[in-house]
Amino acid sequence: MAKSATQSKSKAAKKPAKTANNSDNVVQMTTAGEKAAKLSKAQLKAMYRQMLTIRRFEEKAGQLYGMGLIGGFCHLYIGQEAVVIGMKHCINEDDSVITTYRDHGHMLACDMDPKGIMAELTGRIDGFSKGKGGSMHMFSTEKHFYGGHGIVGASVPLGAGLAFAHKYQENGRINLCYYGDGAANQGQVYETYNMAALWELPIIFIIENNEYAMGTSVKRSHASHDLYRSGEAFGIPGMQVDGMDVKAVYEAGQEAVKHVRDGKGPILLEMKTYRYRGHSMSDPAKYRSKEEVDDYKNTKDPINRLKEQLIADKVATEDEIKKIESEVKEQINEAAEFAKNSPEPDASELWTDITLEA
Ligand SMILES: Cc1ncc(C[n+]2csc(CCOP(=O)(O)OP(=O)(O)O)c2C)c(N)n1
Ligand SMILES: [Mg+2]
Repeated sequence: MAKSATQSKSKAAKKPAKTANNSDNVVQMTTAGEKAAKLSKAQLKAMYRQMLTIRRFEEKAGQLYGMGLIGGFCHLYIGQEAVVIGMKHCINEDDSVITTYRDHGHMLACDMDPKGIMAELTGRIDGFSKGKGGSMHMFSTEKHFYGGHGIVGASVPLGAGLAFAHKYQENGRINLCYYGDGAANQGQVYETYNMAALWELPIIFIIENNEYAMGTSVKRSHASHDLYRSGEAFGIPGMQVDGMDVKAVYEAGQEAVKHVRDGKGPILLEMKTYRYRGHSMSDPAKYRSKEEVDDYKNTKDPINRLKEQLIADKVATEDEIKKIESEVKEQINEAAEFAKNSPEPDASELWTDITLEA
């Protein structure tokens, strides 16, 4: 049986291991991300800027929530930034992306304007859903982002639908379908694996395993902790990836995208990641220790890790890093100001963008 990513750190990716159903396509990843050396300096700096943009955006959203300017549910992505940014650099602009309610980072990774996202959070007319969807329900067909779904697991069959459309229309696009560890055991997920494998759909299933579903740890809720193997019964290959290392994500993403674009059908990536904040803004997070959270923050933080590498490898100077940081801060402050000043939707908007049945 394959070892977990944390047990073996010597190689970037291992050769496929034989599995019980004799499909020899299950591989595992380690933390190294060695092949990612082919990333250009410009790409590495862009990754740093983009991860930092998500971090600062989320911190600002947390502040505005605390000030009462954001209502309803709000799930922050702080800690998980390397996942969406590593994958962003593997796909084309017109590939589709779909995810859960923890979606701000995915939208920023799809190049959706932070102003429009923040204005949606504050419930204003300039938001991506005209202030009527809030944090969990935003879309941009222009940017090929299909939500933002509050129902756990819903992104999985919907993602397969998008992939089916790509295949049917023969447009060469693929779908990135994100969901959490808490969704990964649902019946609809396995039904989707079956159909996606049967029809060889161009879809990458991405489980963001941040160790908890609300307050329930993977160890308490999953019979097998190797979530990357959950597609095996359907012949779907899987890789386990250090989701706190943007280069490792990029490397695995490149391999997965190639697999799917080559017409070999779906593939599954389990991103081992961690969220620093509570499940949502109202979660006191009593189910885990401060030491556990601090260990991730202090030793595995994806943004600090990349920053240290950029400086050590002379990809960027301290001054360049500082410049990126102040530009990002300014951009997020502007988004927050925009979101505070955008008007609330007119009452007549109550009757638009909805389906009414007689
Ligand atoms: C069908 C359904 N059941 C329950 C919920 C309540 N709920 C919201 S988030 C969540 C946990 C999901 O955890 P996970 O999939 O690991 O995603 P994460 O929040 O960690 O990103 C639950 C049970 C829901 N929204 N939808
Ligand atoms: Mg989770």
